[in-house]
Amino acid sequence: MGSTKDKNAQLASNMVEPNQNTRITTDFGTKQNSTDDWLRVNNGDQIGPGLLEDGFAREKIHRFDHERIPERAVHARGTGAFGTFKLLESAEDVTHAGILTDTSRETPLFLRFSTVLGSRGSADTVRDVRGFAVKFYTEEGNWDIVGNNIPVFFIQDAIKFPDIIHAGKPEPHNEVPQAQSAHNNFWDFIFMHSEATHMAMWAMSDRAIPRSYRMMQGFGVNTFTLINAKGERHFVKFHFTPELGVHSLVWDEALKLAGQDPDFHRKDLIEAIDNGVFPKWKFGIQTIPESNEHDFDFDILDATKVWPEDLIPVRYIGEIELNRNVDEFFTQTEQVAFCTGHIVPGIGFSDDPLLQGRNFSYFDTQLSRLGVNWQELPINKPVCPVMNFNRDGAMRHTISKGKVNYWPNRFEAQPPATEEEGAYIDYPQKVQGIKERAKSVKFKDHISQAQLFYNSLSEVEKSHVQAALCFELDHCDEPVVYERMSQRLADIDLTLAQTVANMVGGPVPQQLGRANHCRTSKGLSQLEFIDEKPRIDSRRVAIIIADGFDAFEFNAVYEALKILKATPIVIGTRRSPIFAADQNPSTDKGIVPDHHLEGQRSTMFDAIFIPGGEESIKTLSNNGRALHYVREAFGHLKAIGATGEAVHLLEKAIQLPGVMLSTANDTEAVESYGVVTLKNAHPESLKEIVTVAKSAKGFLERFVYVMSQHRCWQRELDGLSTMV
Ligand code: HDD
Repeated sequence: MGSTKDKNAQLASNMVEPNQNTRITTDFGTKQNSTDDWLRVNNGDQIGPGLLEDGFAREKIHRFDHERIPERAVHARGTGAFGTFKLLESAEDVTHAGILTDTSRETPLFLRFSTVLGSRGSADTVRDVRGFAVKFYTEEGNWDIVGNNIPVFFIQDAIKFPDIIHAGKPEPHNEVPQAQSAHNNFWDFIFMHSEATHMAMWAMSDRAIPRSYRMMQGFGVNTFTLINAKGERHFVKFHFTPELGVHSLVWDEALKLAGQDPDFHRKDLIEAIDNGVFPKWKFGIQTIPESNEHDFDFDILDATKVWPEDLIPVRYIGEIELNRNVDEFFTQTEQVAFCTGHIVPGIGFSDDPLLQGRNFSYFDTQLSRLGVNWQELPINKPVCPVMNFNRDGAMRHTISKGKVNYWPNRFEAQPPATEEEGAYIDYPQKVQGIKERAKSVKFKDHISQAQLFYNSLSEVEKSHVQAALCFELDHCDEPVVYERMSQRLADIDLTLAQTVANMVGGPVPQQLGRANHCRTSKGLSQLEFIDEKPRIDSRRVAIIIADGFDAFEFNAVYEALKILKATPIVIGTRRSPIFAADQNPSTDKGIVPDHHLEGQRSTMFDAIFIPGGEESIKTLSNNGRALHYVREAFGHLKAIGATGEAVHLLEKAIQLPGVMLSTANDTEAVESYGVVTLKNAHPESLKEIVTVAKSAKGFLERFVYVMSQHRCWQRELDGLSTMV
């Protein structure tokens, strides 16, 4: 047992699917002939009282009354998918875990993404840390990596978890705000706990507003251990790096999407998998031999610290792919239950004080969320045999036959396994010390890595952190909160502290709280992850048309985007057929747009393209929503393409002297600030070999390359993005 096929078969054995041949029954199997009318005593035309006797009706209502289970205490809002893990290189030098040494295996998995603070019905695009929880159904049992998209955590010791979560969740007196860290309690907590400074900087960076779950890194965060066949132990951190690069929304877009499409990330994942553009991540490990534990100026068991990649490079040994959407949200995504304590032979814990507490908390929370037999639910069930003397409890499914329910027993039935049989063997770690409520001295440096992170960001990213802090602290109305927090920022960077203090009305610090070590590190700025291999797979491109559009230009771009696996979506002035300039509405079918301009806004796309056509552009130029579409996409730094008469639309919408657009005679594309135009779009000029090429000059190649860069940061650096 253990392949994806086996897990799918196991899941399928629990599935039912309504079809024309199935009939409605009660929960106990009796076919029903009406579920629309409660059994009642009528008198001719006079309706009479309902009868308690109607067990069918009572069952239906009872079941409805009990549909809800408690939502997760944190990470309540999420979405998941099935996939596979493939090992590309054996890590047998550091572990004997089958999943990390056997390259012939394909291990099935389930991955659930989430936000942390919001409730189940909150919006996807809020500023928050994202959960990245993976359940590997290995041949030796389930292995869960319950990680985040940020590699560090707010607190060092699990005992502080209720405090940070209480402080971040809506305030107790009025239950405001929902799914936001922008409030007094959260920032009061951050100030009171300087250990949270490092993660707070990550949470204020673009990492906390991802473009897509498919474009975020995943980190195990805690320090685990690996044990090899020789019995040697290494400390380890787990990494997942997305093939599509690490990309974010811009803040204004994230805010708007929260209202315009609260399910944006959910739908994005479903759409990509449905379209066969399966998201992939490289799986990597950072390892440190046990003997080198104390070689660093930070404690490697402190979850508020990264292991800088210049010091400890990530070794990529495998890859995960998500390739199947769930069949049912509740029984799979909602009922999936992760535990950091679930590890398999060859993998162990460390004394990381956050991890130690997590190992208690997750099992415990599943008991109240799902009940004692939660591990028997299909989504949580291992693919290998489960045999033990744990018994009974509410909703037990397994029927354990035989006379014995204890070990040892007179039949010698079901003894524990030996090491040779694959038993989990605890690492014989020597432990010695004083029993006390304290941590080692290296846990006391709370600022160096916050500086390391901030120093490593690009100018654009730094300005986003500043803006995020200005936004968040503006939502704090108690001066003690924003004043003290503005001061704390001076421990990291003076310009940052001064900008924020000035904006939010705190006292403007005149000097650094402590000297800047001026160090930077690899792997912290997300711009590093942009250009590995330029591509536009699954990028959503709005193609905007009105009656009279140019069919040739439309088709050329539409087809090119399809070839490059992007997702072109036609946006019309209405959703009923739109006719090209050379089409006749009474005889031709026209094009049925996917949406109209009001239905899907520019925020939902990575780029926009407008084909020419005299009539079409005349209509769009007089349409406020169309002009806003272009302006908003420009302000959100997105690639914009226009051919033929559509260049006039851009002239009207953007009107910025710095942005050059092509002129009437241009037969070659012009690119300026990520706006790609071609005025004279005759057939020859759009007959290009479509590749994502940096140096290419043709319209299509320029347009898709700009798109592959995700956003045109230069627009923002030159102050153009706020001017439209
Ligand atoms: Fe946690 C859920 C990630 C610290 C207690 N956590 C939860 C989920 C993720 C994380 C991704 C959602 C899992 C899912 O999709 O079902 N948590 C983290 C990370 C942490 C972390 C990366 C720091 C390294 N968590 C942490 C601590 C505690 C908890 C220190 C308690 C001492 N976390 C929980 C929980 C949750 C949870 C209350 C709520 C629902 C659940 O477990 O299954 O037990």
